[in-house]
Amino acid sequence: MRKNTNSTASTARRKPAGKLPKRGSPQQKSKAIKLELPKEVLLTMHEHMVKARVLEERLIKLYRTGDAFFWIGGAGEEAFGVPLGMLTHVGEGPEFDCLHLHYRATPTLIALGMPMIDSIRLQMNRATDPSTGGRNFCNHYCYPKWNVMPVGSPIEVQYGMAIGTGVVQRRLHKQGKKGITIVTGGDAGSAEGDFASSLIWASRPGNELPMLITVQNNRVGISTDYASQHGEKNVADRGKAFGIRTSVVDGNDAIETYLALKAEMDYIRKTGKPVVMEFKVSRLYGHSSATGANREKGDDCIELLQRKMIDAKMITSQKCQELYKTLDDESKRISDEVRHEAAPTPESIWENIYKDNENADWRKF
Ligand SMILES: Cc1ncc(C[n+]2csc(CCOP(=O)(O)OP(=O)(O)O)c2C)c(N)n1
Repeated sequence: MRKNTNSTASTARRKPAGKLPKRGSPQQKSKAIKLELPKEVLLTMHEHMVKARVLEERLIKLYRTGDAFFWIGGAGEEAFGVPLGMLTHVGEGPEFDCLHLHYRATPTLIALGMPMIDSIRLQMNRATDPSTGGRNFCNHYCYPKWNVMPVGSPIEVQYGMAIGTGVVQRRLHKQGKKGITIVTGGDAGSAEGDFASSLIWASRPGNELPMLITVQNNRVGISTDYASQHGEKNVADRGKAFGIRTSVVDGNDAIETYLALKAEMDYIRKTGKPVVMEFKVSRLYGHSSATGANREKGDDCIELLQRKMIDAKMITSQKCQELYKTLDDESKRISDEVRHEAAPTPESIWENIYKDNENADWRKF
């Protein structure tokens, strides 16, 4: 098992942000703000966030240059997705965390360790794409070695499927194995029955499931306004009717999100009970390429984190720019490389439909 950055996570403390004593000479007026996470955690988190953003922007460029058919992704959700990936107990099999993600999960995958080239191969539909062999939409990841279940195109079905690993992990919890089931999705999709099913199954008295049920609320479903569809103030409030512990978090604040996720994931591991968490996030490039993938209004979680880290003297604005440029150059170089790779062959259509390719070609039954 690879335990991601949990060694550092365990040192996270909830402390009110305060001011450090003045550094340097009395003439030096600068005051560093103390942040609530250790510097090494923040630097790692920041780097993952920038990498995820650079990657999404590269995927959009590839769509625009005609190198890909479609883009949909997680730009604007880095402050949620990266901490989630950093706090995941990573490994294969139900004793580790099981991830049922949706199509805005690039930040989580980056934090789990996905190299940019994997995502670019998927976006450009190359046979080398490890998730789908070049056959699915961009951001529809699948990594059995990290328990990342295949991302589906029908929205919210992951909430229903997640019950399955939740039931298995409930049994394992009794043997002291503390893997949890994590499911992500959007606010509009929470109107679908699968979301209600996951609340019901996760909370049956005496049979509660160790599930982290999350909703990333960007207040719009393609072009439908949240306020026109939801009578409830917060989606997470729906969990209360089932006796599930709930919380609503500013998903643009990476530090708050990290601390909240850590607390709730620890609670689930300890009690075996579910939690519903809602994160208020921004959708910075619209719904997908279908809506233009242009930069839209909204708080930018990376800028917010950078401002805090610069104030705390953990990083400089110049270093932030250099990091972006280095990663962007790398993403361009990788795209140029992938452009020369082969597309999947027609014969490979039957591969990876079922485990070990069993009975995939119905014509041979
Ligand atoms: C079952 C189903 N219905 C409709 C769609 C079309 N569709 C794709 S994304 C989307 C909006 C989802 O909005 P939300 O759940 O809020 O997530 P967001 O895209 O805003 O992150 C819709 C309706 C679909 N893919 N699947």
